[in-house]
Amino acid sequence: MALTRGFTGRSRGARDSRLPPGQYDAGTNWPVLHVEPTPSIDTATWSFEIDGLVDKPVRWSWDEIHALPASRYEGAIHCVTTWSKFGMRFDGVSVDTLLDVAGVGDDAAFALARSHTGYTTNFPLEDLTGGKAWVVWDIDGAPLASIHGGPARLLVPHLYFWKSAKWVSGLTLFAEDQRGFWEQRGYHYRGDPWLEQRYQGD
Ligand SMILES: Nc1nc2c(c(=O)[nH]1)N[C@H]1C(S)=C(S)[C@@H](COP(=O)(O)O)O[C@H]1N2
Ligand SMILES: [Mo]
Repeated sequence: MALTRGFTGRSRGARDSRLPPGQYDAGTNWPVLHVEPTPSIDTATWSFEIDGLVDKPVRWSWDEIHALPASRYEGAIHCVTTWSKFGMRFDGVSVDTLLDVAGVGDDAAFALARSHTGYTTNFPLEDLTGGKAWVVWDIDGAPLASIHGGPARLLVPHLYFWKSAKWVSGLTLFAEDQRGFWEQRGYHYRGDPWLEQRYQGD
């Protein structure tokens, strides 16, 4: 009987195969979630820096980062609070491009992203390379609103959205994993939605 019930459950209503387990489609709604007050950041003083285990630390101004080759992400985002959104179109620069300029050090295996507000989140370096991560400033061709992390946020859409640090200010490369804000509070170190890595131990 349990088998029959399980089979019926899976076949009911053709679940959207783009939705990771435990997620629902938020449709046109884009929830706003952050722990700190929304900062107001002037692009005239904005900067993004890569340091730590790199060949040379690099800091880009707003104009300098815009002069790099542009890169687009079109697809889904997945928040650990169970909403997902499809058809997002973000423009910015690939993290690969930024890391190429700084030069990844031989011992670098992890990264900690930080925001102008102090928010942090950690990554194995391979989750930020290979065309999987961006620093983005436009959504659907318009500047990213400050409530969504404008002027620029990190975008790592193959991981839960808490990894996509709003108001991103830099990345530090390390030999060992460093826990960020939510990872210190019980969230998973990696956060792959397809593996449902929501909390430590998942
Ligand atoms: N600086 C900062 N970035 C952050 C957060 C935050 O609290 N502070 N929250 C994260 C979480 S939990 C989510 S779900 C997304 C929400 O982004 P959105 O408000 O644009 O939907 O931002 C992520 N980036
Ligand atoms: Mo989230």
